[in-house]
Amino acid sequence: MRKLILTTALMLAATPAFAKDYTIKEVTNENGGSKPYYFSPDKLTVQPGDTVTFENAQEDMHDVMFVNVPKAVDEMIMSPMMEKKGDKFSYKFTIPGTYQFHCHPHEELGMKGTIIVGKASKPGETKEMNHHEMGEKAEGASHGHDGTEAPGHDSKKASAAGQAQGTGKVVSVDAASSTIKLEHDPNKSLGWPKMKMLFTADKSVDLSGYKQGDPVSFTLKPVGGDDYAIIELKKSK
Ligand SMILES: [Cu+2]
Repeated sequence: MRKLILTTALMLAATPAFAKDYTIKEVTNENGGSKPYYFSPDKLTVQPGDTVTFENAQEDMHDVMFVNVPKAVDEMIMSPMMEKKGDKFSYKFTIPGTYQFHCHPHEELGMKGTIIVGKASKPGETKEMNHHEMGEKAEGASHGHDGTEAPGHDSKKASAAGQAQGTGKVVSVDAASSTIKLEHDPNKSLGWPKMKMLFTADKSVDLSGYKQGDPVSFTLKPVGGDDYAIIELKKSK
């Protein structure tokens, strides 16, 4: 996960001097109690252009998923699973409004928080962004899609292992940290709408030949929670 730290360093280097950087720690309370897992702070107000870095405070598994965001946000804001102390995920906020997030493994245990960028959103100015729920909805829809198909015939070869195929366009690539941001097309098997998303690529995937705007097809493998890694990547025509 040193890769993530490098990504963070590169992002910070590109931040204009007037923008501020904030850190929210992902904390596991060793003493348990009524608050076993939490974000610190769990409420934060920043200004458009500021960057917030989520940092794992100890060796434990946390991630960050933004589940309710201003309507103008057109990308899924979601970190890879963090496992090591010091693992980081950074996001630069540009669109004003209220952002709610949680840690997927610990959502039920109350690990959630709110970031206000500039000014809080009014009711009706935000939308839900939840991979997990979108996946369930899409699954339900595909079952009733074509009654004439024999069971199992519509599932792709790879889906038995939870893998999924998709297509999209490269937004940015960081070969040194094995991450690639894609604007992926709507994906039925995952229930994802078209959106921009940052993926970690498997070590076997060579990202060096890719640049912004390249159309690609890819295969994803689940790596815990709602997080996926790219295990195959190809340029498409
Ligand atoms: Cu957590």
